[in-house]
Amino acid sequence: MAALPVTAYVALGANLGDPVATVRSAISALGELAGARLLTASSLYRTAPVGLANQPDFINAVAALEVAGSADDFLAALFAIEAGFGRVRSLKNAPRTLDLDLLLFGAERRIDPGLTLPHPRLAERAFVLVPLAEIAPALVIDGHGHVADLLACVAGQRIERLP
Ligand code: PH2
Ligand code: MG
Ligand code: MG
Repeated sequence: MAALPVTAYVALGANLGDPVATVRSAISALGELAGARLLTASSLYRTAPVGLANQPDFINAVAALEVAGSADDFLAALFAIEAGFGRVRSLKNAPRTLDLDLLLFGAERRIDPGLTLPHPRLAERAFVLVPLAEIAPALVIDGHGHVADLLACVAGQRIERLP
């Protein structure tokens, strides 16, 4: 029996090439995935790099999709979109043309080498929480609580919504 569709949240990030154009077209590419339907996407945000400091600012956003298949299949589709935008994997936290991180996949919880849900660093990052709170202000994240309450913990991180 096919699984019921779930709501998945995807974080988009880019800081090489033309990151604004990349994030916009990556949102369109998410909307064209087989078995998925784009529900909503946040504004784009310019954000200070977290981790490796000496690199360009990022453009970040979060999208919500209704997904009919498994988390593993959906993650593979996200990697294929990254590759299509010329993503080359080098150092952890290094600059990238496009990063698509699966934040939440319905209520699924798991800790696997290739995929942990909810995303393990979701609650530490303004570049994820601010756009997530924009599109899902009432969201309660398993193990972390209400998204609006988490924003206070990341208030010191530089983030600016693009017009
Ligand atoms: N992604 C990272 C590491 N640091 N910083 C910002 N501002 N935005 C990102 O998307 C980002 C980051 C690893 O994926
Ligand atoms: Mg990432
Ligand atoms: Mg990633």
